[in-house]
This record gives sequence, structure tokens and C-alpha cells, in this order.
Amino acid sequence: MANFFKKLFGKDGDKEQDKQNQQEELLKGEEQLSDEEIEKLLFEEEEEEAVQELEISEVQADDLEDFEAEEFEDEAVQELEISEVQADIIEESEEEELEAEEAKVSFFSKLKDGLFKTRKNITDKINDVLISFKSVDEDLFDELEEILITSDVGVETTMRILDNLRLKVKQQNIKEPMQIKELLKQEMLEILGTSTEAIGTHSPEVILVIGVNGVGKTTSIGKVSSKLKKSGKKVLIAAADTFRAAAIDQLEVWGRRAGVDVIKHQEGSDPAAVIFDAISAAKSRKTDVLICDTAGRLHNKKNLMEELRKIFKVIDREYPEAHKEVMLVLDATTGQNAISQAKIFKEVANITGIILTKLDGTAKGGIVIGIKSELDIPVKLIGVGEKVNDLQEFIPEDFVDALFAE
Ligand SMILES: Nc1nc2c(ncn2[C@@H]2O[C@H](COP(=O)(O)OP(=O)(O)O)[C@@H](O)[C@H]2O)c(=O)[nH]1
Ligand SMILES: [Mg+2]
Repeated sequence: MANFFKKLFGKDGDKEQDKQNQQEELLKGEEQLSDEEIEKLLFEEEEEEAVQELEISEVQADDLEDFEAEEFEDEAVQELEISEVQADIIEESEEEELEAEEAKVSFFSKLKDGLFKTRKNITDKINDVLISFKSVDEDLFDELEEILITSDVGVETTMRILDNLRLKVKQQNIKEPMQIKELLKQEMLEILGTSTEAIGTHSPEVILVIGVNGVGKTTSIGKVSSKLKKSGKKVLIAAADTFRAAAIDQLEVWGRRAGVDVIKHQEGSDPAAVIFDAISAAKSRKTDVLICDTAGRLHNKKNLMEELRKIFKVIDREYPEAHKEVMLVLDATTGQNAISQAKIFKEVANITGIILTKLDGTAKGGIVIGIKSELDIPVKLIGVGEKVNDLQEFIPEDFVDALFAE
């Protein structure tokens, strides 16, 4: 829907002044509609259908019902010239409705749904193999090995899992292939360990979010801010990805949604200076959690690493009393490449946790196991979708249960 409006009303209105002018024009436009016009519009059946079709919320319908009919839309475009900001507001209230709905869906089923592709790939294949084999033999282990490796569990980790499986099968004298499923779950849990401390629990706390472009840093910051704010924390965001104006805008949209302020400078300014100001603001406002977005242009590795070092220095010097978390965001769909990225960031950053995004978009969710076993950094949060509630605390038992759920 929001795209529909964006298409309809154009992408102008970047500048604050434009937005104001357009908002004023919107108000004028509304006044110019005569009562007759409004009535005519309201009674046309087509329009009501259009309203229903577009599923506009009541608030939006109030604003928009005057010009919902398809024929009238073009005129409305010219008259009202709704800016991108207004379209964003529509999108936001639409999303709030969706969020309320989604909140009803349980945590577990969301996780299960988010792992749909992985479940199809790993679990269905494992089930097929276990059903097709009559006895537990080396061929069965070979099949399992292939499934795990192709699901990005990682070669070494897969070997480790299989060695343990063989041993347990022997020790427990297991003859039924199906019994292996439980053993496999146990092995996975053994590697994943227990869940670690959640982020945002200290006060003051500063969370620095790092990772290459496009992995989901800004989106995850939006989701985390919203969650912490809802739990009663005072949250502040620092827009230290100053490379593109769009990155700052994107963060502000998330900030508005979450009801969290964003400290920003102009595009191209020094990220460390943004952090410096954000820390001052956090101190004077008695903020509980300050979350910092950063740029991730890995192709200029040297600069990026220098930039991060400078940021760390500012945080250490200016905010020694704050508990520090450095969250590395990795995109699950990039597979083994995610592990290489982590190794590079480890060189400059004392990474305290991983946010693994886009698990909903990959059939290779075995990467969770690979990451834990190869990097030994706890996965603290997982992204299973683009919506605000789609970032979950990573609980190994739930993850394995959801993976093998029927
Ligand atoms: N499907 C899915 N998409 C995600 C998830 N997290 C982030 N994204 C999408 O990934 C894209 C890049 O995210 P962004 O936060 O801008 O990445 P950044 O460059 O690291 O800040 C956006 O289109 C997000 O909506 C997730 O868990 N699932
Ligand atoms: Mg970003």
C-alpha cells in the first residue's frame, strides 16, 4: 500500500521545507473540497469498494476518504500532493495495526515460520533419509553428512557432530534410524550451548552495531529500540552511518516508529563526532540504552577499521561508566561469507554478540550452528522477517525445537 502511495504521490519532499509546504497544501486542498463534492464521493459505491480494497485504517480513511475513488485519484494527486513523509505516516499506522495482529502470533510459531525454508531443506531431508533407511549404517551417516554440510553447518562442525553420533549410536546400541533424530538434536544443542545475557539490560549501556552494508544493521536497531522502549527503557539512537543521507533518514523513520530520538549530523560528517554528541545527550537525558548505527563499507577496509577504532576510543573515553556491547550483524543468506566477515571485524572489535538476520530468507539456517562453533561468539538475536517483531532473542532450545517441529 505504501508503495502504491509513493508511486502515486512521487518521491519528492526530501527537504523539511518541502514537507511543510506540502502539508500546508494538503490542508488547503481539503478545505477546497465542497460539501457536495464530498457527498458525491461518499455515496459512490465504487469508492467504498476502493476504501475496503486498500484496507485503509480508520484514521487514514478519515484523511483520505474524500478522494479514494479511482477516477478521482489523479486529481487528488495534483491537489493534495501528499509528500513522502505523509506516505510514511500512512505506512506506519498500517504497520502498527499489523504489529498488533502479529503480537498475537506466538513467539514459537513465528520462529517456526521464519525457519520454514531451513526446515524444508534440513529437517524434511533428514526425515526422508531416516525413513528410507532400514538400519543404521555408514551410508546413513554419509547422507546426514551431506545434508548438514549443504545447510551451511560447516564442514568441521558437521564432522564433529557425526563423530559424536557414531559414538552414541554404538554406546546406546541404537538400531532404529528414527532414533537418530533425537541424538542429532542433542548434538546441535550441545554446540549451541545455553542462551546468554540479553542486550539492553544494563543502565547506562551503549550498544555499538557493526557489520557490512545491507546485512540489516539499521533494521535491527529499529527493532531493538522498539522492543526496549516498550519494556520501559529510555533509549537513544546515534546515526553514525554518515555516508549517505538515506541511511540517516532510514534510521529516523525507525526512530519515529519506535518513539525514540535519533542524534544525527549531516551526511558526510565524522561518525566519531556523532557518537560524541550522542553520548553527551545520553548523559544529560539520563538515557538507559544508547544504540549506535555505523557504516559498513568493507571494500574500503582500512578506512572502515580506522573509523571503528576512533568510535571505540570516543566511547571508552567519554562513557567509561556505560556497559558496552558490540553487536556484529551477519546476514544468514550469505552463508560461509558471513563467517569470513566476522573474522575481519574481530580484528578491530571486541564483539560481544551476533545478530543473525534474514533466517527467513535462507534454506541454510544451519549457519547458526556453524557460526557458534567456528567463531565462539554467542548469537544473541535472530531476524526472521522484516517487521518490527521479527527480531527474536536467540534461545537454543527453541531454535532446535522449531527446526525439527512437524
Ligand atoms: N527478510 C528479512 N529481511 C531483513 C531482515 N533484517 C533486515 N532485512 C532487510 O535487509 C535489508 C537491508 O537492511 P538494512 O537495515 O538497511 O541494512 P544495513 O545496511 O546493515 O543497515 C532491508 O531491506 C531490510 O528490510 C530479516 O530478518 N529478514
Ligand atoms: Mg544501515
